[in-house]
Amino acid sequence: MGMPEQGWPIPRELIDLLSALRGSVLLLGHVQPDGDLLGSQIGLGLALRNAGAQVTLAGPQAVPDLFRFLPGAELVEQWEAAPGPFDLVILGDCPDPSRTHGLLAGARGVATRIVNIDHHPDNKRYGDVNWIEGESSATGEMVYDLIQALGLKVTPEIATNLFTAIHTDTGSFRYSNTTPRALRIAGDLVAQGAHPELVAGALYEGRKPDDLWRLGSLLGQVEVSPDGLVAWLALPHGSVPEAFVEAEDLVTYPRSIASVKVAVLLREAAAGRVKVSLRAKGEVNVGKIAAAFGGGGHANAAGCTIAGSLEEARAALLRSVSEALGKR
Ligand SMILES: [Mn+2]
Repeated sequence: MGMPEQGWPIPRELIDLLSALRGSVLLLGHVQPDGDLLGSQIGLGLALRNAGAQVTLAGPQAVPDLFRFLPGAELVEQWEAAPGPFDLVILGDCPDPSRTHGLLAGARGVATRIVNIDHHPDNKRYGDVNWIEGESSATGEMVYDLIQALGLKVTPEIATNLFTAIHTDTGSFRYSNTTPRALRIAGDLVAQGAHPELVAGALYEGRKPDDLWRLGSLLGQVEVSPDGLVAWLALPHGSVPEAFVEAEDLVTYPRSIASVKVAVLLREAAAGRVKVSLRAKGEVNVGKIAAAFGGGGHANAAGCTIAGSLEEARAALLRSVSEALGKR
């Protein structure tokens, strides 16, 4: 393995397509947008817009409060349906087009070209041009390479977006995808105007007193398996506000226990539908576990949705996790 310092080869077709932009360009997001999705979408959107392209940014959900600090976040439109076809649609950090909730289909005309830029190894390669690098720390890292290759300027606004993308997907530069290259690019982005303290402050120090007390009571509900290898938090429907869940990376707390190899957050999104986030520390591939439940993701970070009660989902999921642990 190991990767060349100059980065992964960018498909020639992608460079050609983006260096001679004509017509309308849509940068499209998906449901539950995170820091990497938004940072990549807005960062690339601003770069192409500065280069004179006719750019629209949109997604099926509003930008979560947590990410409104991103410069250019106000440009991201929330759509229930696409207004019509675009000449070019670019998706970043989106492994599965169903996550656009129909927006990709609505924005696609007979002549539309679809660009798919992602670092999820299970990406469905639904684009006309697919650039997938499963070993990139974040899609934001790839977008940085792309902007450089196109000879476009990285403004402080773009730098802040891409820095946030890499910062969030590496767990604030703590996870195993914190490569020398991710850190080097983050350093370049700081040199180009990103402020780590402002990003960290916006992400982690924006709580209201109530949020901290709520977090305290939830931490008291974390459960740990008798062998100490698995820890989870199960949230019944309506027990925690959506904005709180978006702002707090709750699965990191069970993950922070030393003996824990797999951490799980189960959240009953509606009666009979449980959203699951899985985190691992390199010994179990939680991407495979999530895939078995119709979801997906990376080896150390994945997610899925399970039909059933919270208790049924918990039992089924923990059974799969303990089977995977038993096969180590
Ligand atoms: Mn990502």
